[in-house]
Amino acid sequence: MNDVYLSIGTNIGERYENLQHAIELLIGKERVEVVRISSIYETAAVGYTDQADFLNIVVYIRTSYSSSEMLKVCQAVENELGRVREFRWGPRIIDLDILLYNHENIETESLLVPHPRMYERAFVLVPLIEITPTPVGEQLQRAHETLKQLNCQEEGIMLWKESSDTRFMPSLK
Ligand code: A4P
Ligand code: MG
Repeated sequence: MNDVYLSIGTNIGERYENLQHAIELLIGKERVEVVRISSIYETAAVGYTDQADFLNIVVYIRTSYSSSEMLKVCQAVENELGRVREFRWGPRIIDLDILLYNHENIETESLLVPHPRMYERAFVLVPLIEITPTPVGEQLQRAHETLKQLNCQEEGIMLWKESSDTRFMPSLK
């Protein structure tokens, strides 16, 4: 079994329903076990800033999929939600990125893991740290250290819905 952290973001349409839908689709995959879901954070757009605020979460899954298979699963979920790619970093119904895959460093044409921009992004680090209170391994430890240096208010990160509010997500297996 492989330990995988996914970052999920949305800033078009019914953002909350988009997150729920993506989680339901992941739960429906036979070879994926959704173990933990972070709280939902509302976050100011990074990169191309002239667009609506995002809702962001991080999800911890265990899966027997290889990393390249998992990328295809993420893309299938994006397609099922009707994602249209207009331009890089532009608005999106849903975006699923692989942050970490075990403790591996992966560099292929289609996949870079750890996600190359994860350590610069409070919208990734805040939910990631929330669900990994005891960081195991160099990558999670670096995430914890980096977050200490960021100011979440300046970065435009706000808690939108706590994960302890069990109504907000489908129940886990
Ligand atoms: N790819 C390479 N590595 C990975 C990985 N670890 N996980 C490739 C997923 N995909 C990976 O992605 C483009 C290509 O990246 C894929 O074909 C895949 O083979 P995409 O999803 O089609 O396009 P994108 O999301 O626009 O590009 P990218 O580079 O993933 O964007 P980012 O850097 O993830 O930025 N602001 C806030 N507040 N919240 C957000 O969620 N997201 C972005 C997207 C920008 N600003 C944001 C947010
Ligand atoms: Mg992406």
